[in-house]
Amino acid sequence: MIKGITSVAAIASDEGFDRLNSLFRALGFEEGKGWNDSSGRGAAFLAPVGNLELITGRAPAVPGLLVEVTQLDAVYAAVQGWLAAQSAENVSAAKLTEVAPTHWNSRLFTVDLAAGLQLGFWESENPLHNRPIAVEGDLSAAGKKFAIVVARWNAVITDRLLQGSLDALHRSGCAKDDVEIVRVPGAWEIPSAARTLAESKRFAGVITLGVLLRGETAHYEAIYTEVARGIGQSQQETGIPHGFGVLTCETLEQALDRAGLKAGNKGFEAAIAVIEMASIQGKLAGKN
Ligand code: DLZ
Repeated sequence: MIKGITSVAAIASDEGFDRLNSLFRALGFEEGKGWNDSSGRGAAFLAPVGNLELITGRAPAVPGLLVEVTQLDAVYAAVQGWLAAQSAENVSAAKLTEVAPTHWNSRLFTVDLAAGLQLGFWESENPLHNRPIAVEGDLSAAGKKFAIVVARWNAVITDRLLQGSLDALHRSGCAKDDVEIVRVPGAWEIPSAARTLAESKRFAGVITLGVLLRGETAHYEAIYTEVARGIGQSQQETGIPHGFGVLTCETLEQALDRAGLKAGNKGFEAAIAVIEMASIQGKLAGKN
């Protein structure tokens, strides 16, 4: 029944509120629904894991506002970058500590954003902290290149799938220049283009997008089987994750539903799966 934890932080000054907003946006926090009325302003930021910690008997040794992260040094560099981009006046007001070990088997740094507004970032050194005992991929696409192969056939749908994939990649931190889009005539051509891209080893993952409509496609089963086999074979033989976003539908209406209308966007889902698999591949290879 418990869904999440909402911790409300009162920020004393407008200046601190604006800086915190700017920093959280720069770090890629997912934004929730904020508000702005005559009584004040609210800004909501969402994180995958919430942790409400109650303390009694001694004062907390850390700021009340703490963000747990997975790559502390990268976050440190991002905060430094954000500070450097602020006006000289703000930079001098902000104090950034070094990353330092804590007595609770973690590493932490803090930044003072305004008078009385200190923010902390920390990472547990315990690999099992807050995690199931399993290797899991992160949904971070930053610094990685991805290719998207999209069929022109049924473009009214495949364009929506493409938008879904791009949305997933960019929201996960992938830079625009790190995405290569290849348009092919139809689903039949997807496997060979996907394979060429995967064999180039330039990409962390390849996302394949197309739509086969049973009613309008001669030899539908045969084509579908071959497309799925070709994409799967390219993935297995190159070791590069391939996202499968080729819809097989009875009708155009059904395809529209799966391209963002009523049943999610399969282009988004295929891209998220590839981002996760690219991270898992890196972890299994000991790279991250
Ligand atoms: C020919 C064809 C047909 C009938 N239907 C579809 C379809 O529903 N979805 C799709 O992506 N492509 C279709 N195509 C085109 C083939 O995939 C291929 O591009 C052409 O046969 C040329 O090789």
